[in-house]
Amino acid sequence: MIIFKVLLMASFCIYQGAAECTNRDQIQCGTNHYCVDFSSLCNGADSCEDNTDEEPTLCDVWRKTGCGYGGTRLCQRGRGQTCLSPREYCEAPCDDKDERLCQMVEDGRLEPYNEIVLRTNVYFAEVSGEEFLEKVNVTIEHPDCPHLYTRVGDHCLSIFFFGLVNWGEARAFCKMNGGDLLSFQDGFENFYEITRHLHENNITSDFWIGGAVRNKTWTWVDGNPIELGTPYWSLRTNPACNYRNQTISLKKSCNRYLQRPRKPTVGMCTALNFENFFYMSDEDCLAKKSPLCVAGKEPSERA
Ligand SMILES: [Ca+2]
Repeated sequence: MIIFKVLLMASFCIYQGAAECTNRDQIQCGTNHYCVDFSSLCNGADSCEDNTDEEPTLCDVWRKTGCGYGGTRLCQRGRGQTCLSPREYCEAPCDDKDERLCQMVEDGRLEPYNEIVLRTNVYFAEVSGEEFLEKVNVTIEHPDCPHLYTRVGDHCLSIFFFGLVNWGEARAFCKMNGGDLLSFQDGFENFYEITRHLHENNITSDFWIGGAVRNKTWTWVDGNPIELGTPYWSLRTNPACNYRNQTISLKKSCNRYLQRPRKPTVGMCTALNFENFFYMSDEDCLAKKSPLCVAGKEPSERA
């Protein structure tokens, strides 16, 4: 019975070794599924049974970056020094961090140091390409809408988040695609629906919309006046005071937050900026932002 228990425990241990290393203080061996402690790397003993934890090119670097005990790495930041576990070291903003070593730690498997090839910008570009494709459907593609437009509520919008142009160029782009820059003239529900769409799809660009100052008046591209104040316009800080005084007083009130647009006028074109939670702000018309267009016609009804 005792022998059976020993055998059971031995097979359990082997099974444990066959799993991926979930312990943050361990790493998988180079040619088998054993997990070894970082502290057993380059200690002179073949802990992996394939000698990958004692591989000379890896051990040269491991010893150089080591902190002296427990497999910790020396993290230098400015004048300060700290000993961190390998994973902490790789996640921390250390100066002169060994990127190849950290790539091996992140991948979770031992590798000869001179065979570690750093993931290049080609890799990161391909990853961002995949993320980009996921966003296309919610920004510039929908079966109910013309080419380059997606459906948000009752509108076809082109949320061209990857373009960077000035306000005039943005409007020309929208017109080229059969629309115009977006305006909010059919109730604030439409405004909320669009800003919610941007938030829910993790869009972080800043967008030009179709408002500008003409003849000293904030005007939509079709000539109608823009409604000022809540709920469309974002807030700005008032440097003249640092609290909101809600006391009714005949004295001049001092509000820390004021609504845009600024008076006197500074920026003369309207934008929905990410940092303003996509509330409207008055911006320099020559700044580079993405076009937010609305198609000239309503979405087609799907059969
Ligand atoms: Ca070892």
